[in-house]
Parts: sequence; structure tokens; C-alpha cells
Amino acid sequence: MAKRKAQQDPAVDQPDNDKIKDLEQFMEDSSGALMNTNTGVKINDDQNSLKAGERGASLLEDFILREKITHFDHERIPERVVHARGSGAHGVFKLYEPLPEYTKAQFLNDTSIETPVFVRFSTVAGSRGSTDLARDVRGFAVKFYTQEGNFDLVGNNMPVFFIQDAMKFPDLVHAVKPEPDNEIPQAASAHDTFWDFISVMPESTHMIMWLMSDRAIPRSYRMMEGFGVHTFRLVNAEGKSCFVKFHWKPLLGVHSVAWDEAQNISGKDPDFHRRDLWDAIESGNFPEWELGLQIVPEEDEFKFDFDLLDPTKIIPEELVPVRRVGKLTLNRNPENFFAETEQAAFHIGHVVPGIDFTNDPLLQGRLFSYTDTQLIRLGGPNFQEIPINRPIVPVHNNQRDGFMRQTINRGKVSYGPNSIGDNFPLQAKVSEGGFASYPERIDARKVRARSKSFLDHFSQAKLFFNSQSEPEKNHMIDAFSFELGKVQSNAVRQRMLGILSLVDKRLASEVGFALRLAIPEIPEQPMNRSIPADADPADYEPVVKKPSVAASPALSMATSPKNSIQTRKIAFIAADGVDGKSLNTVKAALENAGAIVEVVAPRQNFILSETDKEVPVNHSLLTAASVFYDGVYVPGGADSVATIAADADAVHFLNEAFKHCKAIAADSAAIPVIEATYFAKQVPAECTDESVLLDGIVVGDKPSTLADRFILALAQHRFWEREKPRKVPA
Ligand code: HDE
Repeated sequence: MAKRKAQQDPAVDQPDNDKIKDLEQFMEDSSGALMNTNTGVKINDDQNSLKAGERGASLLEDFILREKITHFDHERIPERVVHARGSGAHGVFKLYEPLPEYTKAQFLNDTSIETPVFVRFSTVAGSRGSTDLARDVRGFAVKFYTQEGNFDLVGNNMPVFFIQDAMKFPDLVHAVKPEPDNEIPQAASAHDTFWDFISVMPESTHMIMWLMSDRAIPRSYRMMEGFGVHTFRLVNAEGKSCFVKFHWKPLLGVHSVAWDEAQNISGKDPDFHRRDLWDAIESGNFPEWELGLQIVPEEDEFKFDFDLLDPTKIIPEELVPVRRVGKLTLNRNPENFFAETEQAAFHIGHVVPGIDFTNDPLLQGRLFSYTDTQLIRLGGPNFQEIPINRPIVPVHNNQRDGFMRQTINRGKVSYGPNSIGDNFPLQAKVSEGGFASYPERIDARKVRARSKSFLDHFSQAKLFFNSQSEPEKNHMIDAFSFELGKVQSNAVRQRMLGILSLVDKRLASEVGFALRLAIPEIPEQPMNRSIPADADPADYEPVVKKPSVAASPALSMATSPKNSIQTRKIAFIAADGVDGKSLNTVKAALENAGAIVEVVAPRQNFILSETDKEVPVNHSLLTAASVFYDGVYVPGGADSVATIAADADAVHFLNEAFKHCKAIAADSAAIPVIEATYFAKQVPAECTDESVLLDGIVVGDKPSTLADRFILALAQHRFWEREKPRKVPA
């Protein structure tokens, strides 16, 4: 275990691995050093440029000024065309059990290896400086630095995609990005061009259900699932192949925030997810996911009522269970955001022997796009030599030169076959680990076409909607009403209502109610704008099927385990005169259960307890907000309670936490504070375990019992039932 060498010392050890050791040779640390130029000349004056006299013009001769300004002028590189905003972290992947029957990939066979990884999470639509809490898909890109080369699993937090063919990707992205005339809105899909496109692309219907669900506003990157989306292939040592879908299952469960909360966080802390990931790793709360595989034998390719090659479809876990085969732990923050996170170049085409592709037409297009985009973004063909992108194994081939070449290739030979260099570097036999593509049989005509097996656009959208809990369904109705409410065109809205009516009548009618628009009796022919010029519309007519599985509990976040408050953040609202026991007993119990407690007070720095002891304050009511926390507690102490009850910001804090359905606790002595809130009437007369599980409100005069009940409530994450009365104008 080695501490990071960052200037600000991290609180915990952040372990080394082979990739970190590799990166260390490129790291620079200025502590104790004298300043010099890029050519190594020591700098004597970094304050003043060279001038003709004290008040004279600057001299062109000033190589120190020129070098500094020139470098600065070139500091920016283009942001990623999608997934521009992201956060990265280092970690390791550890396998639970060897999988030789499916794959020969060494990192999926040798349980003694800890494979180093670098992960980058991202939003998709917004620019680099946009908010983390936009309603959006999240990228979940993992680079495994295996001993057989890099394997990149470039996935998302949703298991399906908007389109079935790479040909439509630029259209999709143009539609969702800010509109081109006025560059509005930033990091939002709630605008005309996006919904116009969706309304004439019925293949996007399933993905739109995910995007309008709370999955699009995660509580934390650490509480999201990840999916490889496409069906990939695994290939074993005998050359036998099977199909696979990759999953990441977060050990902290899958949780989201409320939409009103997301919008609030976007203003108060646009770096909310970035900060959350960084802080968790700095404090030793290393985020963990299990790698899950859904394996389908090759002979079962046509067993399903959807096409495995169609990226708008999941394989319901009821049909093929997810087998958890290993664990990913993120245990180290980057040293430098630009060098590591920004320059990381992921590519779905980075595979190792034992992992291969399928003919999913979206996957196939991606195989071209990722290298192509790095060539412009990172400035040339040598981006693989950038420290974060280099494999941990040495690279030997006959590729040479290009902008910014780092490697100094020795010798005269840069071609093969050759005799001067004894034909080195030699090709590797398959038995030596050489990659050989899976020899899939292909016997086909060259056509531009869409398989009829891709034309069922609604059944899995129905499956997703039917699998949600009531509150989740309501959130989706609200999300559609919000997004389509921001759309100006009634024609687009109406077309969307037509599509929604093919998914669920109640969904369509409630969104129609909010928009005050009738659902069209006969929905416009959905495919009539998105077919080739000479195609027969009948060949593209959507197939309407009943889902083969009626509901899949795994698709609902309500089924996520609710047995832990690990890393949850709780605000204690207090002022001078706080009852030390009431504060400290509950704090100790929550921290013992893995939560993080922060004291929020009217002013910064500290408060004094009843017995005049200093209690450190993490935030004042000015710099904190309820939306940064998972729950709130008000300790006793007569003076503290009187101050807090009379403080409008404190009362607003509680009202807002209630509105966002969070667990709330108060010492019985703090009842006057609760009485000042809008929800005073909803506090149960008698607080029991049952009432707490129902309402999420805990009141008690015994701090230890109160703490136990508060922990029970916090573990539920949210009490969405509270949304029904909607009586809190916070
Ligand atoms: Fe990407 N995608 N994508 N994508 N994608 C990029 O590559 C692209 C798709 C995903 O943290 C770009 O380096 C095409 C699906 C992630 O650096 C670009 C198509 C999925 C990231 C690109 C897709 C993804 C990207 C932009 C349709 C989930 C961020 C910058 C054929 C399985 C990686 C870059 C990171 C980034 C192209 C569809 C995931 C332009 C053409 C489906 C997580 O190459």
C-alpha cells in the first residue's frame, strides 16, 4: 500500500498496482525544486517580462515569456463530441472463479491476478463544464490493463440504446445537443429537436423509458449499474464461442435523487457526482461493483423473441440469470485530471484474446468511431503512448513516427517480413496468445437493410414500464410531462403521445392530461419518416408483440437492497446550546454504521454545546443545502432548538428534505423545530419501527433507540409515498 504522492496528502492509503507503477515514471513533483524552462534552464524572474527599460515595450528576445505564453495558448484540446463531462478513478479487478468453459482471456481465468483498471464515468450530452445532475445517460467506461493487453468495456448505466444502427448516431447526437442556432439548452434533452427526432424514431421507445426513469438522475456514480449494452462474444481455448452481455452491479445498490432535487443540485453543486466519487475514494470508502455475465450458448442464438444483435433489447434476467464473476474496486484518485481522465482514450475495439465482437450494427459502427475520434481529439496516431493509455505490457510492432512520437525504436528495421532483423517482431501463434478473430461463418448478399427481427419496438418498453413500482411510474409520467412540456411544437408532443399510447395507456393519458392534449386516435404511422427512400413501408412496419416476460423486478430500483447506510451523508442541524449527548450518541451510531455526519449550523466553524464544549461545524446554512444529504437530524438542547426553530433557512432545509422524501429524525426536545415545518402534522403520534418504515420520520427521547430507528429509515433511501399529498412548497 502506498500513499498517493499528491501534494495534498490523502486521508487513507490508496494502493499501487502495476499500472500505477507504470504511471509513476511520468509523474512530476515540484516540492523542493527550483523552477526551470522546458529546456531545463533555471528561471530567475517569473514575475516580470524582459523590457526595454522599466516602462518600455517587451522584447521579442524574452524566450522565457514566449515559452510560457505559447504553452498556455495551446493548453486546450477539443472536448469529447459526446461524453465530454466525466470523472475518472483507478482501481483493480479481481476474479472470483476461473471461467475456462467460456473464455480464454487470462484475466477471466486467473484468480491470483489483480488486474489494474481505470474507469471514467460521464454524462453524454453536456459540455465539459456542464452539470453532473442533468437528466441523461451516464457513461461507464472501464479500461482493464491486462497482461494480454488492454480490454476496454465502454458501457453505459442503461442496458439499451436509442438506435439500432450506427448510421443514425450523428443524427441522434445532433438532435440532443443544444440547438444549433442559439446553442440552447445546455446538457438537457427537454427541447424540440430531441423530441422531434425521437417522435419519428420508434426504435428509441425502449431507451426513452430508461431515460425518463430515475436511472437518468443517479444519487452517485457509486450507486449506478453499468452495462456493455451490445451482445459480445466470449471464445474459449478450444475456439468455442458463446454470447455474453456484460453487467456491473454496484454493491451499494442502485439509487437516484428526485428530479426537483437534481435541478437544485445542478445550481448549488454542479460537481456533485465528481465530488462524491473523489471524496469517497479519499476517505477510503472505495466504490465496488461486481462484474456480471449473462451467457447465451451459441446454439441458443434464435431462442428469444427478440434479436440478440438488436441493441434496443435486454435479455431479461428471468430468462438468463446474471452470474457474478468478479469485483471491481476503485481505490485511487488520479493525480492529474487532464493527464489521466481527459486523455484517457477508450475504444470498444480494444479486446484481448477470448473476447470478440458480434454483428450488432451499432457495435460495428463503434468499432470505427473511437480511434477516429481520438485522432482529432488527442492530435494524432500516437495517443496510445500517452501514459494513461499505454498497456502494462511492452509494445513491439512496425508502426512508426507521427506527431509527438515518444518511443525511440532502435535499429534499422520497421517492416516485416524482414531478414536484417531476423524477422522480429515475430507474429504470435494463438498458443502464444496471438489474437485470432472468431471465424464466424458469413454467407450473405451485400445490402443496406434492417432485419425484420429488429422491428419490435414496444414490447420491451412495456416490460420496463410494467416492472416499475408505482412511485417510479409516477416519476416517469412527471419526466415525460416535464420534457414534452418544454417542447414548443404541439405536433411533436402529439406524435409522442401516440407512441406512448402504444406502450401504456395510463402513461399516455396522464402525460396527455399534463400537456392538455388528446392522444391521437390512430397514432401517425411510426416508421414513415425513418425508412430508406425506396423501401416499402410494409417492410419497416413495427411488429407489436406481447413481452415474453410480463415484469422483471431487476429493472426496478425499488428492488435494490435496503440494508445499509454505508457512505450516506447525514446533516445534523444545530446551534449554540446543543445537547452534546443527543448529538454525539446519534453521530457515533450513524458513523459506526458507515454513514458520514456533517454538522450544519447558522454560522461556520463551531458551535458551543450546553456545557460550553466546542462542536466543529462542517457547513453553515448558507453553504450547505438539504439536497447534499440523504437525511437530517435535529438534536436537542433548549437554546439550539429555539434558534433553529426561528431560523427560516433551517426550517426550509427540513421542509425540502421532507419534500424529497428523505429520512428525518429529531430528539423529542427538538419538537419545536418540527412544529415550525410544513410537515408537522404528518409526524406519527407514536414512533415505532413500523411507523418509521412507513413514514421515515423518527422522534425519540432516547438517543440510542432513536439512532437505531434512524438507521432503519435511512437504509430505505426514500419514502416516495410522501409525494402523494405534495403539500410542501419548499
Ligand atoms: Fe460512444 N462514443 N458511440 N457509446 N461512448 C464516444 O469516443 C459512438 C455508444 C460511450 O469516457 C466517443 O472517445 C458511436 C453506446 C462511452 O472517454 C465516440 C456510437 C455506448 C463513451 C463515440 C456510440 C457508448 C463514449 C466520443 C453508435 C454504450 C465515453 C469520445 C454507433 C454501450 C468514453 C470518445 C470515455 C464515447 C461514438 C454509441 C458508450 C465519438 C458512433 C451504445 C461510455 O467515438
